[in-house]
Amino acid sequence: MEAQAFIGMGSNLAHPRRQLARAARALSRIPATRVVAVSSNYTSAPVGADMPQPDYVNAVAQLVTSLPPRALLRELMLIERRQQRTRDAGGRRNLPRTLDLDLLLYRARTLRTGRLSLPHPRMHERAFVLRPLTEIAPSVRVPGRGLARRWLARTAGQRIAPTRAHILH
Ligand code: PH2
Ligand code: MG
Ligand code: MG
Repeated sequence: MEAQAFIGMGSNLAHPRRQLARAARALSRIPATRVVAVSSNYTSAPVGADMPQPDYVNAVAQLVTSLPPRALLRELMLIERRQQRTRDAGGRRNLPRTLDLDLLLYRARTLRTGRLSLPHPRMHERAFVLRPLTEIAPSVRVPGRGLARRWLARTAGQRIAPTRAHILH
């Protein structure tokens, strides 16, 4: 059966906007999956970083897929790897990255396992997720928390802005 899913995309290394454009194309090639919307890009200050690092570019994609959540997650990790995403051997979080693809929502599923939590456990407090998400899905709900746009209203202190348009020569 087909399911609606939302993917958070983020990059703050190696030409972030290009990384996101490439990732959106890769999402459209996942088996049994269609991309039905991609938000604008937004620039934001890194959240939860304990060292200075470049600003992020973030966006959200809306998919319709026949893959179950775990198979979809595996495809996301393959795309990250193809775009040279590295992970810290010591398990440090929030390091700068070429590409981060997070499964934010899968239908109204809730799930807590080592690898995968649905909804994404921190999405409701992050403007860099909620802004692009509500741009393409104004009435979307976060299971257990309610309307995403109500949470967005509480992130007023987080610096975020649509990226400027650029002409690529
Ligand atoms: N991702 C993180 C941690 N902090 N900050 C911004 N602005 N954008 C992100 O995508 C981001 C972050 C962990 O995945
Ligand atoms: Mg993330
Ligand atoms: Mg991630």
